[in-house]
Amino acid sequence: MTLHATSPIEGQKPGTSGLRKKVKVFQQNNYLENFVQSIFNALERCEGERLVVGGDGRYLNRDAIQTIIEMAVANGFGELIIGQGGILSTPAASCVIRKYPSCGGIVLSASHNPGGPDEDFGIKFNGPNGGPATESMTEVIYRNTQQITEYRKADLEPVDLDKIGEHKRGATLIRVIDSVADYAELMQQLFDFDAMRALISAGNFHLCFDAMHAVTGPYAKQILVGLLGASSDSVINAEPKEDFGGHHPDPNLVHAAELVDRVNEQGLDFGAASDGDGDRNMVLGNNFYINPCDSLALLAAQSGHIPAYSSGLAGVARSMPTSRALDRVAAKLNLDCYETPTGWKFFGNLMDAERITFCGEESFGTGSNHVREKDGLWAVLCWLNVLAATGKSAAELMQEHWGVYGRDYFSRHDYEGVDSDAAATMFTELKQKLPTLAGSAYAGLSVEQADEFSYTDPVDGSVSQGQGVRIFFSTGGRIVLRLSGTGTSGATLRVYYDQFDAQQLDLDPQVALAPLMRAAEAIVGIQKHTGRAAPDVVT
Ligand code: G16
Repeated sequence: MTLHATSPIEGQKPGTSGLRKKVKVFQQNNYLENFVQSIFNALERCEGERLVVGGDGRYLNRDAIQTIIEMAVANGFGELIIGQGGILSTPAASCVIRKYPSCGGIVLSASHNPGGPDEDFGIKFNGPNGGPATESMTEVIYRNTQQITEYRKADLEPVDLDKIGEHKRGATLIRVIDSVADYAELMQQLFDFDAMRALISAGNFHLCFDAMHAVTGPYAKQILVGLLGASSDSVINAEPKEDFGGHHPDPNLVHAAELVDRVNEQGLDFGAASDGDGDRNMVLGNNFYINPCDSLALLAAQSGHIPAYSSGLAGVARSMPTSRALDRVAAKLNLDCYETPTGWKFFGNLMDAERITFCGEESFGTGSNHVREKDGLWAVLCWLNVLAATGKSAAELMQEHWGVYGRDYFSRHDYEGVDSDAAATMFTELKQKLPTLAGSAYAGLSVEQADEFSYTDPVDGSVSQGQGVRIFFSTGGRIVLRLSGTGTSGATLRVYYDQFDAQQLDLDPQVALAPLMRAAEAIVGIQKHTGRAAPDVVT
């Protein structure tokens, strides 16, 4: 019996990156099955198709994969490719989907959110280009979840996910593959491994990569230690754990404190961390934090040192809240620079149409057209390749960059677990005010323009409205406000500040941005609405 009756379950609307909920929510009867069948029903066909499946190894990953296998077999898929141990980092999944032409892939992850029985789980569908499902696709999936009446699931012997090999279940071939090999091969096609190996083995360059007990451990060990010769203790927290060792696998100064301390105390030359599913990155020089917006701009400016990009970039893109440092590089290099809504899915069309090569987001995401996801380890290799080619330190490179382009001070303030109604009221009031803001001064800063960001995809003409409020000031400063689409409880308010300065290049960003923060309070009344005197997380 493969056909099972079911009924719609509320709240299965994918957010910025798939469906993310508490594990307990996913464990409800039929919850996973309804969503997976809704994905399959959104595909043109399943019969005979190839599907890639993997995840970041968090709690529920293995059980969910066995369920997906049973459903994929019952839905008639021809072949399933699954990472060994159920492990595929998000960029590796994208790489595998592109290498072995597939109708797409299912990636199980809640990214940088914590894992464990009481924490978060997630599921997202990536299309045949290897990128996150487009908005139109996620809308169809969501509609399907609201109308579902049955799902298909076979009763099968569990597949041994730990051994590389092939299995047959019904008419479906199931291939358990090495989680790292295809990705490592792709990296070797992009970068100058000889130069990076020479830098690392010369003995006077020391690095540390923090895998945060998450998915990148095996990838970093094979590439940084195995292929580039870094010492084995230079990759820390390298074993993927179901609960990420009880930590948030979120590569920022707060959650990757162990890395920051190690880099600074041991005087290391370079430090980096990645997140739960391996698509985010944070990079550090010695006692020197590199903001993701600056990292993106610098890598675009220095991309000529990297073999895969040495003949030039087609164009670049950033999400709207990301600082405009990238735009300055694009202007100088005469490149098109696109501004998209938050969410990696918006870069896919631009890459497929060969309009952009590099793109990134303030949320610790950097990537290129080598896959259709942001890629943490790729960003680390970009930096190592540039460091090897220039012989300069990360801090020197960044300071020289600011000397040429000026500095876009940037900071994001997050208010987590805010009451959803209070957040909605705040935005309703703010949106009503928007038309009246231009020409007025708040906390001494005069507003030049204020609007709500809307994006028209230049490739397919699709329109995405309501993508965040922007307030521009005559000083060149900008405030952006939006609600996160990745949280799992209450509302998370994100307030982004950026201010260009061509003269003063070494201020503390919180100091440089303080006037904008006062203006935000005067315009929006963040304290009044959220009841919070200060943000929970500052990046
Ligand atoms: C996801 C998306 C990113 C987005 C980030 C934050 O990243 O892939 O494009 O910038 O969420 O989104 P929000 O501000 O809506 O929470 P990840 O690494 O969590 O998959």
